[in-house]
Amino acid sequence: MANEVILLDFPVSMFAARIRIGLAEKGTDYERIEEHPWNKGPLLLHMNPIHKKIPVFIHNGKPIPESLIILEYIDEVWNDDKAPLLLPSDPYQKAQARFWADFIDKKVNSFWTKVIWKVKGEEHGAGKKELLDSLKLLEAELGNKPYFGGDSFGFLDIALVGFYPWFRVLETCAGFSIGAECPKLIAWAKTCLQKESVSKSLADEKEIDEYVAEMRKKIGIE
Ligand code: GS8
Repeated sequence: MANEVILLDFPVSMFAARIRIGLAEKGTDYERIEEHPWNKGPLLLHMNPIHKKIPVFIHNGKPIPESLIILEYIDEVWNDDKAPLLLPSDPYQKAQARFWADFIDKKVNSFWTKVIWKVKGEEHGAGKKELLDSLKLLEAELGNKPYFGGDSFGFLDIALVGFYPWFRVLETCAGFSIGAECPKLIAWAKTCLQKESVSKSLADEKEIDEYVAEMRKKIGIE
């Protein structure tokens, strides 16, 4: 059976990084097609007509949007002795991993957006506090484990680690040091970075800086 795997990708995206890491963990080859969130090509609009967002995973012509859903799909489809499971097999642990991944998208991501792109005013101040509280909750969930799921790298690590190269920008915008506030989270990110699947998949900091500069210009907060 043909096994055509395509990722509609955007290099600085923490969501697309999840898919790059997941596929690297599974040892799956794929074709990357770059899309840009402000200049959406016809393929992206056709493959993700509802949200029109990157990433989109296209498996044998069939599109799947939304990074966490894609990651679960990859985990189910590439599931043999050679491909480590990303989600725990225990139902309760699996539910926990999904809960915290959803927390990252609902809380960390929304406050993040407020802090990075809304640089002034009440919303910015509230966003900063909420973001820090969310990161601290994640740090408490991590505890003293090397990875969120215990001794092995998995779904929740992948869901969060894509944000790591953005920490520097965030610290500049928020005026706090994540390393000082959440030292265990930084140590965890560094452990994740020792894996080639992560180090080769994360966004490049210089590209992030360029994107942030373009984005600020675009929304008028230079
Ligand atoms: C978020 C994807 C997203 O925001 C997921 O896949 O998990 N919940 C989705 N993608 C951005 C690029 S990365 O910042 C995007 O495509 N934005 C375009 C838009 O908002 O129109």
